[in-house]
Amino acid sequence: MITVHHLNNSRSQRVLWLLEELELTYEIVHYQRNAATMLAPQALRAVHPLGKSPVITDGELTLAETGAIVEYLAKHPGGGRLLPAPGTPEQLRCTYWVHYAEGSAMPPLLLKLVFDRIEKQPAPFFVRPIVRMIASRVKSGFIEPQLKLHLDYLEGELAKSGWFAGPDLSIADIMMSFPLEAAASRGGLDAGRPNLWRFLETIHARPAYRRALAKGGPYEIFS
Ligand SMILES: N[C@@H](CCC(=O)N[C@@H](CS)C(=O)NCC(=O)O)C(=O)O
Repeated sequence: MITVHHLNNSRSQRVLWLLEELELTYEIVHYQRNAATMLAPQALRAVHPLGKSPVITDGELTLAETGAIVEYLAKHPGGGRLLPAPGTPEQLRCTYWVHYAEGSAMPPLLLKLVFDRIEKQPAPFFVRPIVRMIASRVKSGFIEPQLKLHLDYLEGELAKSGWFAGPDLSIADIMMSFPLEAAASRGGLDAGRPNLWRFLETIHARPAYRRALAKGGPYEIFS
């Protein structure tokens, strides 16, 4: 039996969506973030030493990292569904986007989250203006230009077929859903980028996505 160790409001939502698309049987163990720190509870470290979500178990196997999990699920229990045919250009594109989602798209979004919080955090009155000035400069000088660079690139890429790795939904789209949802929540993505916006509207209307949301619980994005 596949078990998903699911943290509320997290990347783990993508794994539930994939499992629903593949119509596989699975169970969920729910974990709640600490309301103050937003960190996962200690109990998750009993499953994997890093204590991050998602983690799945399947028989003897324990697997972390969303990209590795979605590849495993689509290849093995999924029997190759939601994967482009081996040896095709689409397969290589799919691999590219699976890695890009966590390796390139998420870092500036995580930095945005951290520096937004630094800007808003209470600080002694005499350091507050300095802290806010540094946070604001890092955001305007580095983070926001990087976010724009990525979003402009992604808007152009989606113009090709509406999906990231060819004419059909694949694990590339499932991996890219999280950075795009994070960008819509805090990274400046809006309907002014119509291809990305249509992508989000399309995935949000899929029955499997909606079933995954119902099972995963309320979903706002934190890293
Ligand atoms: N690159 C990892 C990132 C895992 C990760 O950072 N997960 C977050 C949830 S979105 C988490 O567990 N945060 C809580 C914590 O760090 O305690 C993946 O894709 O699985």
